[in-house]
Amino acid sequence: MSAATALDAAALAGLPPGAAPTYDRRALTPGVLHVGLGAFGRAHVAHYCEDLLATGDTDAAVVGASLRTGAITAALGPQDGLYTLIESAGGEPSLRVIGAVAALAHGSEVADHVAAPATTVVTVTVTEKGYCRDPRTGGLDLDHPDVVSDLAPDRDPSRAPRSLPGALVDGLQRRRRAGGADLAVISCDNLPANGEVTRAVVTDLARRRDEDLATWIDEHVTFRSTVVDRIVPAATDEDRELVRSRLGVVDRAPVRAEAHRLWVIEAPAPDGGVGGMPAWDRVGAVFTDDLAPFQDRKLRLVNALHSAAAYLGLAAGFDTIAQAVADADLRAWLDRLGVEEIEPTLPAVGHSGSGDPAGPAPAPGAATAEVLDRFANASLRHRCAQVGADGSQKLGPRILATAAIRLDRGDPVVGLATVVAAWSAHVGAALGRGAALEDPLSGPLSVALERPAEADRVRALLEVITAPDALLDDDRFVAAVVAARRERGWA
Ligand code: CS2
Repeated sequence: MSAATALDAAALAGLPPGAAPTYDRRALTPGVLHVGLGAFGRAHVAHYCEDLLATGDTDAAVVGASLRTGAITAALGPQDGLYTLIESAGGEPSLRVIGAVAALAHGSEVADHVAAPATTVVTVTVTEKGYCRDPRTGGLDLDHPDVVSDLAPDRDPSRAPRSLPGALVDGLQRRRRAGGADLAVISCDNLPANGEVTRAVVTDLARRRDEDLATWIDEHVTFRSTVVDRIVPAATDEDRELVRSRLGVVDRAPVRAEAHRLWVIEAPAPDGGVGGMPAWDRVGAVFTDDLAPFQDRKLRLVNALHSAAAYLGLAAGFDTIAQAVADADLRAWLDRLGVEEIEPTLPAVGHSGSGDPAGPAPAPGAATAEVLDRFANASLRHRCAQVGADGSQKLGPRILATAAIRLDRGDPVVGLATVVAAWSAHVGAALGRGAALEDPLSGPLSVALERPAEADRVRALLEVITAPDALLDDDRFVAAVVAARRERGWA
């Protein structure tokens, strides 16, 4: 093959058949502002938008935004927003260049686009910690350095906001002043009631600036919760090499994802509530007035098993999730966790991939097996360390919520407690080595680990991650974590 050229608009014509967008990108006026251009946002929201654009619907073009001057906007700029989506179900991957990101924004430009009349929807993937939320109050974390900076009375208004709520509030303030139209803000992060979380932090920050603005936001901005599901690991050099060899272009920002994807968006009755949103339901997204069953299944089964595979995998010395679940003993253990401790606490819903909560209920164990089969996809190379990052933000909704339900019923929590024990071992090992722990609460976690007594240490770790009172007030959970740490040699 001749030397590869850089991927950009001019290179599209030379791509192999079927790999390039089929619509005219020059004719697009983006109506969707997507904040958080990490691999997940590019492989999920932008992919749904791409599919919609491919049907001839021009409503779904995206301004891809990162709050900071990120590496990703720097990489995508010279590529005219183009990047390759590598989909791999396990066999030969399929490659497709995504053209939906028609413009890029970073820093203070994010607020410009929130204010822009063309923007009708803001979608968000900034990870759990990006919301700057205080889990104790449900409002804004007023000690968060980015929030402190965005709320500083002497803040230079021309300087870019640092936090997600700060950027949204800056933009909404200007949208209001300009007499702008209503807006939908759609969170796509793995948090329960993510729309409510977004509403809480945004209105909290707005109120501290201007009470009238908070009232305007209440009346004119819809915050929708969603459930998203697609495994999208960080891209590797091999992914970049695959694009070069298959498409003949150099892509600095490809993404690799499994074939499975799910997007369920809260759209309450009576009007179906879909006003202002592109018709994503035409390309597989589901609008529903009852998100809860999807949310429980996603966070408390899919994500719970993911975190379990990550921490148990790390403890056993595995690098990737696929390697961890390829271990017969570990897979059997994860299977028992799903079947015995998690599934019995989930509301009865249809097959997790069908998007139909009224569909036939799967046989016990089927949902767990389906999830573990997805994890077994060795072409994904999803590192246990990546899934294990930010555990303080993830364990609550994924593991502790289910433990609280089980304790309330008087049911055993050995497996769930073992996941917490494995996480604590990971935290202890990373901090003990003097290595950086990828977690926004690494400071308080390291203080908690200094407690001399085992049970105090475990309790202190749980306090740092704001475990529900139901677990802290009940010695059974702490005792189960302590027992798992001892039994596994992690104490
Ligand atoms: C993972 C998720 O990194 C993580 O915490 O559990 O990103 C997971 O891959 C997705 O939620 C799957 O939909």
